[in-house]
Amino acid sequence: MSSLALINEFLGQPPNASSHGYQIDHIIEFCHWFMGALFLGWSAFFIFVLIRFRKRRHPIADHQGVRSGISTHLEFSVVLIEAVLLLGFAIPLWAKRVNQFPPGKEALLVHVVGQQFSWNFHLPGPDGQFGRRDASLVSNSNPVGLDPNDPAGKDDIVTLGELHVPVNRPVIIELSSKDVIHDFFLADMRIAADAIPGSLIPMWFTPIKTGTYEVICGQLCGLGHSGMKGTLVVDTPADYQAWLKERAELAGTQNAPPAGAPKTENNPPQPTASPSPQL
Ligand SMILES: [Cu+2]
Repeated sequence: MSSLALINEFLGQPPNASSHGYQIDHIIEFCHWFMGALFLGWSAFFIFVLIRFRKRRHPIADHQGVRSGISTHLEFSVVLIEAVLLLGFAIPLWAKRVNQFPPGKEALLVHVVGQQFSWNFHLPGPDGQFGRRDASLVSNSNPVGLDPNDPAGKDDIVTLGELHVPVNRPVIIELSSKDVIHDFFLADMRIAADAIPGSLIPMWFTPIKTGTYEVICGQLCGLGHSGMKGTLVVDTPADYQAWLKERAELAGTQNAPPAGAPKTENNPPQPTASPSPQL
């Protein structure tokens, strides 16, 4: 990016890969430079005061104190800049992110369900309709609780840990959790939101660069929290269609097992000791 990206890079932030991310980067960048300037300014002032008002030079306290208005003006300027940052940039950007969702037809809608300690992704499949979900149907072989009797769910795609999306198309995510509070964090896309059991939290972004990006959990959610990672693959439209086709074929074979097929290898029984997850 520009020379402005110095501090972000220094702090280890990965390069932005979303359409809105540069705005967030500019705010973070400016705040760091501003705080750096304040830190240097106040430190210099502190050292100046220590020397200027040392005891040897001022054996008797001056009860009247500072006579110039400089410090008041400086303080006021700092408050003004902070107010402009908050009211002029941060709040409008946040409002845009939470109020101005792209039209549903244009966007790709994905359900993301967090659980200790992985991410499940649920796409509507070729028919564009999500199948009904029910928390009571959740099992190891049915991680998002899809209703097998709902025809809309027959072609749905459910993946564990890996989500593919096409580049340059808005993605709307509806986020939930089966067990505790997690946080779906895409650092490269500059978005994060908490996954809360019983709630559907919407979030959106538009990826602008193809590539493979890391999904992490941003809330300490248990012993395996640090391993709660996933992968977001941003494909070209052709690659995305190929992936969809492959997953749809796989879903077709998985959703319609031959009658009487043994259910031992692929469908291990739920451990009875662990609490049953709820959406
Ligand atoms: Cu988590």
